[in-house]
Amino acid sequence: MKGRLIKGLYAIVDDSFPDPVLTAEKILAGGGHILQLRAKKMSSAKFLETAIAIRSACAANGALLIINDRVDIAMMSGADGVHLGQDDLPIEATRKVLGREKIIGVSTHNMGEACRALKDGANYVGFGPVFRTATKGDAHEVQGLERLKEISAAVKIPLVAIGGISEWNMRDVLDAGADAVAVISAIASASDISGKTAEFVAITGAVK
Ligand code: 3NM
Repeated sequence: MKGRLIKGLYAIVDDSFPDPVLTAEKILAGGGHILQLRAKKMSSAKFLETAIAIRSACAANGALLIINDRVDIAMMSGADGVHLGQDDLPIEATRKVLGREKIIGVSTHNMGEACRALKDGANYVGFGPVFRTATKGDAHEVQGLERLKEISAAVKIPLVAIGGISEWNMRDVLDAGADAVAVISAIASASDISGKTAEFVAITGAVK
């Protein structure tokens, strides 16, 4: 099951940063092996076109592509899965259309949401924000490493920590029990995106 591959660096390409396709290519060149495309501002047509381009780059590099929110775009682009927020489509209905082979991940912000995602059949649970983040304007309150540890003890599927994660704090996040670290700005805002990705990959000791 592909969900087990969710480990190490989980790089998110967000359309609030310029040129998502080029950013994705640089992340892949730096050794990124899980990418998520998150597009809150693009038209559906542009989102699909971008997803198809990134999907092809990921396939050429043996990397996974997860699409944020949009089950239709995940299916049309041939992505490996979808990442759902609490207000997005429910897991059971999504599973019916995506099938068992695709990855479904869910954003959670407390123990109740994390346990529900597990029960509903998610392949991995996202949890955050672990630290303060400027990337998500409507982010929940900061959860911190202690809550991350509690979630890690309770949730026996891959746990992806998110929110304010940098090369400076990611070791602590992994030590607290996260299987993967989801990163947006620390990579996208770097002057050398490939080099920064390689730094993260070296710290996570990511396995392909
Ligand atoms: N979701 P950065 S925090 C997209 O807590 C997102 O669910 C979060 O960006 C959550 O790595 C977040 O730049 C933003 O802090 C993460």
